[in-house]
Amino acid sequence: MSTRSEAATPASGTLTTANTATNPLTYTALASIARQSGGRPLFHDFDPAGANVPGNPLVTATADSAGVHLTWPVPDNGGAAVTGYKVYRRTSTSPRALLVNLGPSTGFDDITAQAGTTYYYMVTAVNAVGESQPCASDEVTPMLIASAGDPCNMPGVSVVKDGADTPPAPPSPDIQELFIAEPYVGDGQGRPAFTLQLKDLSTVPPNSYWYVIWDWGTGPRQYVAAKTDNNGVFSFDYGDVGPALPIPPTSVPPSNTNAPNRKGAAIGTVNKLAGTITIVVQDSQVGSPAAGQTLTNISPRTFGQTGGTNVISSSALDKTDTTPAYTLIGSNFCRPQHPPTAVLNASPTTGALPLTVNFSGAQSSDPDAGDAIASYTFNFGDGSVVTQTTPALAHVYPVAGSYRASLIVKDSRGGQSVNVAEVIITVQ
Ligand SMILES: [Ca+2]
Ligand SMILES: [Ca+2]
Repeated sequence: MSTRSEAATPASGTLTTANTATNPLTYTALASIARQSGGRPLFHDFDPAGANVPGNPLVTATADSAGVHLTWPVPDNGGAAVTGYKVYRRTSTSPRALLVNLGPSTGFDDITAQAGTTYYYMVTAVNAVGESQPCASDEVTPMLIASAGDPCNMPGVSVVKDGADTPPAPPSPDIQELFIAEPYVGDGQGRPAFTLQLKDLSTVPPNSYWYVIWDWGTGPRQYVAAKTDNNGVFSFDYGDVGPALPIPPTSVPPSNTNAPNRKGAAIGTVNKLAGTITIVVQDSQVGSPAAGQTLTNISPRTFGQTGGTNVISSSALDKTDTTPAYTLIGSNFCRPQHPPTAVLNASPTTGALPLTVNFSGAQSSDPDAGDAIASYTFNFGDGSVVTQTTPALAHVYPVAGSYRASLIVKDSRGGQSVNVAEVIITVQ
């Protein structure tokens, strides 16, 4: 055996060994366990001839509206430091292809992944010897997770993150991320709030435009925009972009192709310190999208002076690589949520066995406008529990005794009653 000096990950643990001197049944001692991540193994006889290619990383993949997010721990390096990783992607119909060559980072966001498409990812590691062997069993499919962010509170849900720009956009039009929030206002109007995170707004150029454009049904595309005048003073608009998509094939494009048609002033705020522009529009101003309906092909774009007359993406100073969709939750979703109150009535409450008792939770209520009682969970106190959407049912007690029957109700948003609603049933 030879002396080893490779780096390893130490860990403390407890190893059981018999302490027979004091108590033959006590087995405690401290030990240290080392996990080797590369290099020559413990026994000289099993040494490879030299360094080898690394092992494949164990990849974890999740997907949300911002794309697919891959992470992995550093694999066995084969005896030479891992210098980079290669990310491969395929679909059920397209063959595996190299997506990106990475340095020694242990994560990658694929913002080019399209919603609704199932992707298969594989990551290989590279060291001085070469690339780890691709293996089909190391392929992963992203697990869909909820979008990051709370739609009820600003800035809301992260709709899209921009990747690195080529060439880099100047800081103030350099889009980093778009959020949408739908905070509750209380007047029955939906007011989606679009927040653009820019790279740096500390210096704002005059005559510039920050747009968010989206497809809406079969009509023209809708937009909200911030713009600066000759003096760099901000104002905010909403409107549409003609004509409706798709544009019919014609040798002469319609004269209003990609032309913004301003319809009115939106409410906006600019936080130069945070680098954010927030534009709030009433849903009735942008085609009246309702809860459950989807804004599609959402496209943040920034422009210099040309943004006043043409918002074609190819002339934008910056735009996002993907243009995802967002399904509105509606203004009522974020209204205040108070728990419902459960009320339990029973008749009769006393009688000879077998006793049939009629239970009702019909007097239960919820204080929030728009909330209804969505489910009733009856616990009869004899070990049986029934959950149903209607408020009344009958239950038979075949055994004599005293039973504490109770009711818990849930409202239509999942809020659960917290009050005690009980009836004592006595069976003789
Ligand atoms: Ca950007
Ligand atoms: Ca409620």
